[in-house]
Amino acid sequence: MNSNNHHKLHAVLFDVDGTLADTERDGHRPAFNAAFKEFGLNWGWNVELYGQLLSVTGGKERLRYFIDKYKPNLPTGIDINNLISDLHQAKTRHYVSLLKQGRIPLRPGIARLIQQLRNEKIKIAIATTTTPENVTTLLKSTFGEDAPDWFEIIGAGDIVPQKKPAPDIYHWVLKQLGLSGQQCIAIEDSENGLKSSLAANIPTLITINDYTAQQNFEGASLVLSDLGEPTHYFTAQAGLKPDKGWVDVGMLQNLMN
Ligand code: XBP
Ligand code: MG
Repeated sequence: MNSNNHHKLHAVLFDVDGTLADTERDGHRPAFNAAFKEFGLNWGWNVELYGQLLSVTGGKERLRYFIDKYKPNLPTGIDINNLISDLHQAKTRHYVSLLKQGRIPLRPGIARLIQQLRNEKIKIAIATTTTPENVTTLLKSTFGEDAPDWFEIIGAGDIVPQKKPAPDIYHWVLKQLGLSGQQCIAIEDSENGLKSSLAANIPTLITINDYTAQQNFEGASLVLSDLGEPTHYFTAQAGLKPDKGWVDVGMLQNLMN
């Protein structure tokens, strides 16, 4: 606790999908559809259906939910577990290929804030539901080959038993960092992500996107359109008027108070 009885910011924990980059509608979704086509399945996840399926975190879990709800009468000889695993591996291959083509850019403010955090020697980490390969490929394709090394910890995918909104991934990352939630800030995009970080007692900043704009962000420290840039101010939800139009380390430190 620093002299003003406030927590000093020790680390920022970044969510990935919807936060670092807007990956879902034009990344994961077409990758799932490419996998369905590769397997000769006449399944298709349009933008609207995918938005509903996003209520289930984890690509494998999302496939299982879709099959249970929409394809309950698959031929009895099919091993559902194998089908989900094989489809997800194919989807990840398609998604990684999309990332490597540079098709998914970082959201506003992400590169600027990460650079400032690194310059000020504040730790950065990842806490995500997606696979480790997706994380490292996104970081390399947007920041460069050495970017994964910038992050103290990358907590991703099946490394924990329960995915968001369970707090497991945030607890795991905090443990690896040797920090308490109150010494950190999480940056998220979704209600599931916020539930997860708040359950791990981490003050959380939300940057909404098209899929999450209408979700419930009660308990968030700030709800913004994005992190903003000096030349591209964010807009704040709930009429909050912070004095700056972009999120910098100073604003994050103020959230700790
Ligand atoms: C979002 C998710 C992930 C992605 C798909 O993760 O729920 O499952 O939608 O990626 P987060 P996978 O917002 O926590 O980054 O298919 O690799 O799960
Ligand atoms: Mg997310």
